[in-house]
Amino acid sequence: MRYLIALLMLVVGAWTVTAAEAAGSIAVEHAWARASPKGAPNGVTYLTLVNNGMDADRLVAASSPIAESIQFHEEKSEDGVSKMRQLETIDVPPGASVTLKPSGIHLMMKLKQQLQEGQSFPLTLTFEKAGAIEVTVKIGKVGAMDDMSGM
Ligand SMILES: [Cu+2]
Repeated sequence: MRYLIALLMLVVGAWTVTAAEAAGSIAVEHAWARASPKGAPNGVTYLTLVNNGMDADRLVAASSPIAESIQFHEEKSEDGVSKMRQLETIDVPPGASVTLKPSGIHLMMKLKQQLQEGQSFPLTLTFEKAGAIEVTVKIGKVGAMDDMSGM
């Protein structure tokens, strides 16, 4: 019985520590954008959202000095035709990561300026629970398929 209680306390203790560390534990990785052709009104940013916490969180807003507005879009192929629809939020389940990538979810930016290959820009992501996180987005080639090309 004594052993059982000790074990129980150990489990509860470990759980409490994990929960405390988990508060607002959203990480943003591999933020990259495609260079925009001259005069192009829109640009796209891709990144990976990681939720190391125990609670679900969601991306609710994004902003950048280089963009008038930023929307969340999901691209889906229906009968061979690629279609985009707007998402209100991007959900990040606990212990999971969500990768925004070509032909999937992306940040659609109404550009104020051209995105030049090799440069970078700041991006502020606002999460429902984790709050605002600022990241630096690297700009790759026009039509790049991942963050390695053109770097
Ligand atoms: Cu889009």
